[in-house]
Amino acid sequence: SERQDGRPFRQRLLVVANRLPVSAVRRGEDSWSLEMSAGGLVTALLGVKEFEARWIGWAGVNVPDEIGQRALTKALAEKRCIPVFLDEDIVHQYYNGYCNNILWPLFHYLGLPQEDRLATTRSFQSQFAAYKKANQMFADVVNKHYEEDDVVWCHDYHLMFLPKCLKEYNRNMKVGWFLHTPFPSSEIHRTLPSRSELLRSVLAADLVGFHTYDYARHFVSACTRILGLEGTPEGVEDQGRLTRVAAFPIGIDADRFRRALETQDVQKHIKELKDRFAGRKVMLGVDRLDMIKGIPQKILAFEKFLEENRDWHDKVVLLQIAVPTRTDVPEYQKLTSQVHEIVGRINGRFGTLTAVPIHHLDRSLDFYKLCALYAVTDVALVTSLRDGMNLVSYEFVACQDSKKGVLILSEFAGAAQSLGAGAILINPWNITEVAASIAQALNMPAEEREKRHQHNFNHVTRHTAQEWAETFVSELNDTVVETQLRTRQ
Ligand code: ADQ
Repeated sequence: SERQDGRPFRQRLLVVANRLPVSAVRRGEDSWSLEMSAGGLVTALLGVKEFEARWIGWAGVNVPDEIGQRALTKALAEKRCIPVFLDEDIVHQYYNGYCNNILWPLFHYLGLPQEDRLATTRSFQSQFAAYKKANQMFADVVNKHYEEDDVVWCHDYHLMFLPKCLKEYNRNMKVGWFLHTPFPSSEIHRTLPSRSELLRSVLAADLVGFHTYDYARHFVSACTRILGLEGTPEGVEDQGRLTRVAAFPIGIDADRFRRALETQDVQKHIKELKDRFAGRKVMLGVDRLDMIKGIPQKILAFEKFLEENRDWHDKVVLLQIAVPTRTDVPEYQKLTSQVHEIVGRINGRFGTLTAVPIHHLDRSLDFYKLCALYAVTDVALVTSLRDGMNLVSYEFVACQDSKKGVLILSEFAGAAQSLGAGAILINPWNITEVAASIAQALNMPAEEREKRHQHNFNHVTRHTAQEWAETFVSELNDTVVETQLRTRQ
């Protein structure tokens, strides 16, 4: 079909996420420089050709003045991005507070914060108020830009209140919501003081998606047990209205990694790394420095492995690349010093004048260096205590076609559902078991490595990020049509 102006008709997709996929730096009163970040969501949606995506979110900077806001809005428009402006106090209470200090730990089974009870109660209430206010601000921007037939896709735990706000504006809006983290067991979710309000607002969406079937099931049980609603195989029903709930496992753009491996840049880094670690097996961890990634557990398991396998001492190295995040939250600062202390102790204990067993970097690596590292790795270690999916495990597999290295993967990462048959699955809390798995991985015969790798490689190259986005959005369209038919009957 065609538009009136003769251009082919493409349905518009409004992608709403806390952060826009750009980093913005102010250069003057009315000038900004912008850089698009190549995060997973951006590449996923670039591949979805039948939709024209617009991004709505916070640009990650505080812009108190109108001149600055106008200039930034204009600059972002060229990148198809629409900003939501949040002031510092809201960011502190909504983002650092309710999102990252309450929902994030709870959804990863780390419980609710428990400082002084009274202080926590007070800050909880004001943080939840700020959370709702911020979600309403997102809704205002979406509503302002919404046109009939648009599809609205809300992302993640930052925006659980958004579906309800949007439907209050316009009940015919097609609204989907996807959670990138785990959804916890209903027994955990019910400890959250605002448990019901959040569930009800998510249920206002037409389609609710999770990475795994288990998370979807937890969500449905929370709705049945906490709200007393009816769970059906399709989702949750409330007075005849169905909210469809399903699993949509995310993937990566595997071709982007495989193409990168062919570039001279990556080949050069590969050669340097091979020379640097000649004669040693390379083990790799790549994580945001976050409690959920189980970094201390991983390093302690490696220590145990070294203790028990003297003959491996100068034949193996662990490279742990940990990008610092949320550095203004005290818990994250504590984690950084804890990790540094353990690494220091182990290197002191097992290092020699010429080599140390662990190289720990507190920083992010550029895409080409990261690909090179994935490619030279013999054993990748993913020890998340809980993780929605974990894309590092997918990226490692995509870069291993010549090496066929081994993936050690936590059973608490969503990826264990898809890469479980090829990986060695571990419980990261069981340090003895992880140490034994490291030995098993390092000693694994080539034939077995090849078989396991092939299994994972097939999965990673077939179930891509593009396919994920396409499936979600087309299912959202279908769901709305079905619901309309049902309501008419
Ligand atoms: P994250 O918790 O950020 O994502 P993950 O899925 O592993 O976890 O994605 C991390 C991304 O950051 C990867 O693309 C990785 O390459 C990159 N990255 C990590 N450390 C890096 C480093 N040191 N240098 C450079 N790049 C680095 C959340 C959820 C996950 C879920 C995703 C997507 O917590 O469970 O899989 O969203 O839904």
